[in-house]
This record gives sequence, C-alpha cells and structure tokens, in this order.
Amino acid sequence: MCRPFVRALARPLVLAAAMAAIPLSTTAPAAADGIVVGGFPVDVSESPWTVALSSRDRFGGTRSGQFCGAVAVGRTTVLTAAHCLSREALGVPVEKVRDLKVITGRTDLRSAEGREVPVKEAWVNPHYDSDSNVGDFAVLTLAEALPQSAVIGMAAKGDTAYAAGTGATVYGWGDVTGAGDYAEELRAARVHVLADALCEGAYPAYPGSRDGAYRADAMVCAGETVGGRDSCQGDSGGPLVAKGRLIGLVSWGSGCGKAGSPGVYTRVSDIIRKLNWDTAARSSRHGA
Ligand code: 4AZ
Repeated sequence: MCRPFVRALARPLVLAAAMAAIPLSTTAPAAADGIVVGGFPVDVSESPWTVALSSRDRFGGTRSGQFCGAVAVGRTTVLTAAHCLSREALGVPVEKVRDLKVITGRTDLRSAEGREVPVKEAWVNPHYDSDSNVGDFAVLTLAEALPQSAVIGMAAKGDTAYAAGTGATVYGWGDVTGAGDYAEELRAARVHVLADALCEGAYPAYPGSRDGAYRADAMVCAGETVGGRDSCQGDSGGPLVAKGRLIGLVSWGSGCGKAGSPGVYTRVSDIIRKLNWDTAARSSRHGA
C-alpha cells in the first residue's frame, strides 16, 4: 500500500461503505506497524487539537464517519490533507459532501462524546500535485468556534522543532497494522524528525518513485530509521507535533513502518508561507 489513504483506498471504500456502511477495509499488504502497533492509546484531552474529519454519508456511521485526521490551528480554522478532500477520496467533489464535519473531543469514534462541528467552507490547495504530493494541505473553516484550548500553535520556518533528531508525536485513528485495521480509539506514536537526505534517498525526484517525490522545502521526513513506529492509512491530515508545536500533517509514504520508507508529512512552515499566514493578516482572517 503506497499511495495516500484516500487515493488508494477510499474509492472502493467509498462506494462500498456508502452503500452498506461496512467497516473500512483494504487490500494493503500486512506491511508493518501502523500507528497502533508502534503506538499507544491516548485520550483526546491530551491532544485536544487533534480532530476527526467525518462524513457519514460517504463513509458510513460505524466509526462516526471518520475518514481522515485534521488539526485545529485557529478557533474556526482546521488544517487537513488536500488528498483527503479529493474527488478520488470522496467519490464526489467536496462541494457535494453535505455532511462534512470536524469531530472534536471524541477519543472513541463509537461514542457520542465531544462535539461535531459542521464545516462551513473547505478550501483545497489548488496547487496540490498528486504525483509528487507537494502541497498536500487544505483549510477548513468551521461553522462554530472551538475553545482556544483546542488550538495548537504552528512551528514557523527556522523553528528548532524541525531539526533532524527531534522527538515528535503523530496522532490518529488510522490503520494499526497496514492491513486495514482502523482504530476506534485515538492513538499516538512517537517518532523522530529524520534527515531530509533519508527521504530524498527513499523517494527520489529523479527518476521518481511510484508513491511521490520528497521535497524538503514542502515536506518533513519522520519515523524511525529501523521502521516500526509510523503513521498509516486513515491518519492522513492529522498532526505531527514536536516541542509542543505543529510541524507536519500526515501525508504519504510507502507502506507503514517499513525500515527505509519513512513517513512523509506536509511541512507546516511551507503551508504558512503559501497561505501568507506569516503576515499580520493572519490574525484577522483566521482568528488565531
Ligand atoms: C496513507 O496512505 C499513508 N507511513 C499515510 C501515511 C503513511 C503512508 C500512507 C506513512 O494515507
């Protein structure tokens, strides 16, 4: 299983799940350790900015309609992966998904705890390149504000949190084995920011790798050099946090937890730059 979750899996998933509301499944090889195998359970109160992206219409209600992760960076501003909102992922254009919601405060997707907040506007990066995976981010505007305590700060360019060797944590409800075993309760995995050269070697731009091309200016490489702990399908769009700040969004990789195939994350400082959030306009436009 190589392509980002929704691209690879959600097409058959969407059709099947929409018709029968069956649990998510995949034909991915039982690659290795997904976020649960290499990870551990957490209560969402420990990472209140980790939210689930949901559409019961598209994905069925078994797991609250969860299909991707996302992260609150402002009281009404949530980041997720662009590929989560692609037509390939959703089966229809995002504008046609009437029940797109962000679920906050719900550790267990089978429960009704926390709050479901409708998405008022979904802006998908129009420059997202699904071949290289450059620019894999989208901005959701919520219909109701979250408490400030559920908002995480973003690491700006030059922040030491991006340095190779830094400990980081990734959160999600995604696949725990690489074989389509989606978590019902939130999990986390401790990883390290890895040297860009590692991902450049694993995912070269030339001659190109099947899954994407690592671009250090737009992506962050993270995992363990020996494999094991990693994000996986269904975690896409969720947060990678280092030193208490958001440094990445789960984006792609070859399989899950395989040695030599690190996880690749959308670099948050590149999102800030591309959206001009490093200017004063940010506070007025996004309330963060
Ligand atoms: C995915 O398909 C995916 N191991 C997400 C993360 C990783 C690989 C694939 C990183 O959504």
